[in-house]
Amino acid sequence: MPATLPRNDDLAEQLELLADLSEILGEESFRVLAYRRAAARIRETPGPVAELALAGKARELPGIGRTIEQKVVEAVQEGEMRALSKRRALVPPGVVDFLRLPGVGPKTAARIWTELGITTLEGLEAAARERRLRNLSGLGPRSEEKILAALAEGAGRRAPAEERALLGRALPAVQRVVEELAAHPAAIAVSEAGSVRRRRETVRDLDLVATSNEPRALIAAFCEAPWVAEIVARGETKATIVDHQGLRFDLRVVAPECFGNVLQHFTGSKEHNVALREEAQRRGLSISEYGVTIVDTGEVVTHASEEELYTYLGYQPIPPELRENAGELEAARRGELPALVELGDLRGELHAHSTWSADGKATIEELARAAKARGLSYLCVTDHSHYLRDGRLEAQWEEIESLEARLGRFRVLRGVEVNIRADGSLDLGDDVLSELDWVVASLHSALDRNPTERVLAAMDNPHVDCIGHLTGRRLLRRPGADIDIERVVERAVETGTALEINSQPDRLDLRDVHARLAGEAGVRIPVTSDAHSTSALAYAELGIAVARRAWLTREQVLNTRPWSHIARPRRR
Ligand code: DGT
Ligand code: CA
Ligand code: CA
Ligand code: ZN
Repeated sequence: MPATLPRNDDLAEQLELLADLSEILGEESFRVLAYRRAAARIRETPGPVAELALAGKARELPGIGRTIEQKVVEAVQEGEMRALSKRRALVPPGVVDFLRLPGVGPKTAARIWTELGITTLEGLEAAARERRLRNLSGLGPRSEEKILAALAEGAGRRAPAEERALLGRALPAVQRVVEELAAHPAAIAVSEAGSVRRRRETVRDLDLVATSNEPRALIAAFCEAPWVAEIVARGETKATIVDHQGLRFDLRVVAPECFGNVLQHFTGSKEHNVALREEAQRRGLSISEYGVTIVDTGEVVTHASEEELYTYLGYQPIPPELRENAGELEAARRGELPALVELGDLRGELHAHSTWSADGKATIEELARAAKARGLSYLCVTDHSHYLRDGRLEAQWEEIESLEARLGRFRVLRGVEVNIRADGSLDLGDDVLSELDWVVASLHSALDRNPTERVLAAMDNPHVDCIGHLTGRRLLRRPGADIDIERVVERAVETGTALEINSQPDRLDLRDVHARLAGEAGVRIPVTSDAHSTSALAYAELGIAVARRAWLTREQVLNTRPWSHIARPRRR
């Protein structure tokens, strides 16, 4: 048996590859689904799944049965799952790379391989250039163009040089570690730092700063924790580890007197810190992570908190989310920083999917009760228009009506998420839209075809209240539509259409800079979860993080208001 157990992300990758290969080989879809579900579960599990599997306990995790557990044991004992080795021998390695190209699913990948005999990205590129792909059913000249464009951007190739993790994955992980370290007897104060503390949408590694009078004991607790897969570096006062999910953590332990200085330094951003230091230099001060040196006298002043440090330097304390050198230092100098919106300010949810949408996991009642438990007072159900044809919308309204009596002081609103078609029209008629409390219109396909014009057309429809996930991007996967944000913001103001911040971890769309622009122009901006399950309502924390990075106050975030304030001025 190998000395080190495979990490959770290694196991998940094996299962995902197994799923891809099985699909290319045309195997039953329920198995493929089971592999993918297990891979997702293993990625999210904090403890080492390999160890659980060896003890026969991995099957206690939801989504993991005896068969998957057996595969994990094989991965531990033989380095690779047998089912994977077997299928790898059947499919040329390059064929799997085809799946990462736009418009290429497993069936198409299989046909490119078996019918055209192409097994590498280079071969695929040549075939697209020579217009040979269009001979396959399901592929046309447009597909060839798209594939060539994607290949030119490096799509399909593995292992991006710099891997980043979604904030939605990093934030719960770092919060758990902060809590665990803070509970250790050797810890005085523990804080997250770096890009995760600034709530950037993706992060490279996770930074932590702690104070202690016994740094060795705290470093030992950190490095020897059960969720640590690998110790990259271990010193007296700092250490770097990788956890079982493949996330990298950097911990620095310092003396309590200079906690403010160190935390400020390692929170960054680098650009913010450079600007802060330059400004201080002009006033005879030199800033480092150890303190502020008064250059004339050589005296070093330390600060136990960031608030003291910023105040000493003549600024209002600056929230971490604003520290990107984007005007925050000037505003803080003048005492004009905005009072940023907080998660607790939200009063309602304006974008959520129930079991009426095929991919929804919770009933309307379950969503409503969960929203109420989160302290909200209204929930707007916005299932996909596609599933609400042929009288189903009316049936949903009946369900909503019967619910209201049972829920007590909580409103459930009739909404919908309509699709903006390739020609800019909506896939529900005005007669239906006019009956609804709230209409979200979103781009879901053909993102490269006149996206700006289509969004503008949707906003011109008086029944559309909000544009959903403006660019349609999927973080770490696809860049999204190239939207002319200035024109969209201008039209949103003219028509009174809201632009949401969608809080799905891989969307965060509007992104921070777009949301800031929209906020400055006076656009009404709801922060929505786009939940497809009760637990996903919690994603609002991520959307609020984006809103804060966009400098937004409570007044600028639409769903901090009660529904009565939103409903009335809605119609123009
Ligand atoms: P990331 O990890 O790429 O998502 O972004 P950050 O901001 O967390 O960057 P990271 O982990 O390299 O460093 C954390 C903070 O520490 C960074 O925002 C500023 C500070 N810092 C790190 N290394 C240096 C350095 O060499 N010089 C300066 N001035 N600051 C540094
Ligand atoms: Ca970092
Ligand atoms: Ca770091
Ligand atoms: Zn949605």
